[in-house]
Amino acid sequence: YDLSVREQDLNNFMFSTNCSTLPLNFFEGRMKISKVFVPEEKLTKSLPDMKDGHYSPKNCTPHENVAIIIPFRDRLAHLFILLPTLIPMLIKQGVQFTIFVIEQDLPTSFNKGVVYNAGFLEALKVDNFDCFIFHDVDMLPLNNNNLYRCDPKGPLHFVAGVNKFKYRLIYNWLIGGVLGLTRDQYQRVNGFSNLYFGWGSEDDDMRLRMYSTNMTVYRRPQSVGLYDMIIHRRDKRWRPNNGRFEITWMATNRTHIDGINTVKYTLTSMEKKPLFIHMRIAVNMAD
Ligand code: UDH
Ligand code: NGS
Repeated sequence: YDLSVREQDLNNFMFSTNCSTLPLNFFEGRMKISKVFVPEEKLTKSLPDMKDGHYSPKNCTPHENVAIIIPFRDRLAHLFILLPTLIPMLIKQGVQFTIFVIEQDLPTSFNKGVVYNAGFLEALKVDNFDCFIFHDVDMLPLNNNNLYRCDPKGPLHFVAGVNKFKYRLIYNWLIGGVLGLTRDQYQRVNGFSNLYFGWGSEDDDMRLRMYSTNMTVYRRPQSVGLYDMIIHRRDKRWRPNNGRFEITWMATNRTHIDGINTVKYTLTSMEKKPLFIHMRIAVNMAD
């Protein structure tokens, strides 16, 4: 790598007006991550620049305002393994971001699509975000060149390989795990389907929405989009949804009649913590 270029990049990054001038090979790459649970209080103390889940770079002007949307239920252990890796990486990358942890209340079975749609709509009441990154709580980024920004050209899948699939993906159409869309892109596909209660297919349905609205999906290169998924057992209320294939069958016909324009939920609480905004939602749709 040409050092003079690197120096120029560094100058641009630190002192220019734009934080987004970095190439995809700017940082060292593979991070040493600890995968250790860090208690909230300790983590909060170590990240004094975070307030109300928000961070703004100091030395450059960010060109995007990014909302990180984390779907959540009963995964506290994962959240405080993810945040100690994710937040320092985002700060280093010069991203302006706010983290939203969206928790679905009991008793309905977990519905990731509704949680994402609610997260999108509620985040827009907090600030004028232009990029949304939908992020599983158990996906740990391994390479800090995986810049957390949206691509105006099309939806961006940040994941190119996961430990559990030997650092590959099981199929090329997969877009689950960590996915970024601009506000416009998310509106164009009408968000996620609200119909998938339980595990599976809400991501495949989203892929079909992108296809039917003529969007090209981008993916980080294999060497950069690397993740370790925290190994865990299946949640009791997150059983595979046996009816999912029938729903996906008609996915492209439903794009405009099932999504952010039809989602039904109630925001039951919101707490602004230093490291993230914690929202709880009740899903008001048939399970
Ligand atoms: N999630 C929760 N709580 C739940 C269910 C889902 O927080 O009860 C969120 C969380 O952000 C999680 C994401 O939804 O990362 C996806 O859920 P998942 O990680 O359980 O799904 P995945 O497909 O793994 O990644 C399923 C478990 C497979 C266990 C197989 C054992 N052989
Ligand atoms: C597919 C699911 C997707 C899921 C993917 C990876 O089989 O929703 O596995 O899941 N599609 C269907 O069930 C049709 S993973 O192994 O990472 O938990 O995202």
